Amino acid sequence: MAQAKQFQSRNRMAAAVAGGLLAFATPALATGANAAAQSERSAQADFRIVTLAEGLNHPWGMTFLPDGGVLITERSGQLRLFKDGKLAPDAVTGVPQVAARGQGGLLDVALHPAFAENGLVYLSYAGAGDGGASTEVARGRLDGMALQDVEVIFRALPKTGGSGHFGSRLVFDRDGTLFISLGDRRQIREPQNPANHIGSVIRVNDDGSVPDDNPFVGQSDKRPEIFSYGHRNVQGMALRPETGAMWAHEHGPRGGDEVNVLKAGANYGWPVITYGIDYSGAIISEKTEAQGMEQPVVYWDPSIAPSGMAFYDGDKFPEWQGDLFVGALAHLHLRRLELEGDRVVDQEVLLKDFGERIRDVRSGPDGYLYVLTDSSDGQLLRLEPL
Ligand SMILES: [Ca+2]
Repeated sequence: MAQAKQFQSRNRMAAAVAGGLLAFATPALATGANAAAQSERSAQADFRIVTLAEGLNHPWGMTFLPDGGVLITERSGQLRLFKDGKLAPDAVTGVPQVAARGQGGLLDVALHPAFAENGLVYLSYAGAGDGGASTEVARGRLDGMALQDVEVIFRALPKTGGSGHFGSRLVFDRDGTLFISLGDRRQIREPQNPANHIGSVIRVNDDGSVPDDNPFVGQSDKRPEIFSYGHRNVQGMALRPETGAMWAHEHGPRGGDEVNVLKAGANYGWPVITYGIDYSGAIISEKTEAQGMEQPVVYWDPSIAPSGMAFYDGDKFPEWQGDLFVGALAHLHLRRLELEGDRVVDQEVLLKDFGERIRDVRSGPDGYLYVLTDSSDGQLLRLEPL
């Protein structure tokens, strides 16, 4: 069942750069002195990789139940339960019908902050409707292996054709509001238009209603559900425990993947400013910065195709306390970012030898780090200290 594989986490960023593999940049910041100071606090750790489950069909998101179980989404539309050391053979019933095409399908899963009392599970997925598909969020009460009383609480508008760039991650803020990250649906001019949801991060109450303090409430030319806009395709989002701020990363064009700290009402620039170019080689914009548009915390050139994001807050890896972990679909690795304030001062490439696309990463309540690999034989992995 659980098969342990030993890997040393020695793939230091400097070595990767020397090999011409990957580079990263912190815009307009000198980090050398800070990097030296930071190494006192945060460091490499040796670990082993335990494969807990395999045979998952493009697993996309996961969340931990209070009883020790793990709910895992499969992009093709199944919600799976890993419990007592094994994957339940049958999927959880009651999941809404999803448009499982291209990047679309069943995406993220999250628990209501009061799940222990109300049993509510939230799912994001590509939902079909007039005009095509868009990201939707539904919630239902988990009762054994069934979701009951399922209702859709959010539908991104408009629905459009194509099957790319749906986002999406679901993260509850400390005030009980739900953040929903979206993508631009390859409608490249729309993220600058907050009259629709395309290319934005959404903030709603737990029932889908609009919080009174959302930034665009009362502005008739902007959607009141929007928290921030100008995003391209946000497949990683996490609350930073130290500060309470919401962080997100997004797939950029070629050479423009970035990490951002989300601020209410802020414009993250896509496609007016970007550090990347189109995958065809065409220039999208000459500009990397502009008045009124936020700069990323860090960007990656070449792109790593980030998916999944977690701040490590467990007790099993004291060296990693407070570090940011990002999964990478390109270059097949897990990335650890050391932070000082809101700046990235060092990075480490992990799991490089494992050779799998990383779709999601989470800091488990038991202190271990959990990872989902993206393939038709996807795995649930657990990183444990040696
Ligand atoms: Ca940006």
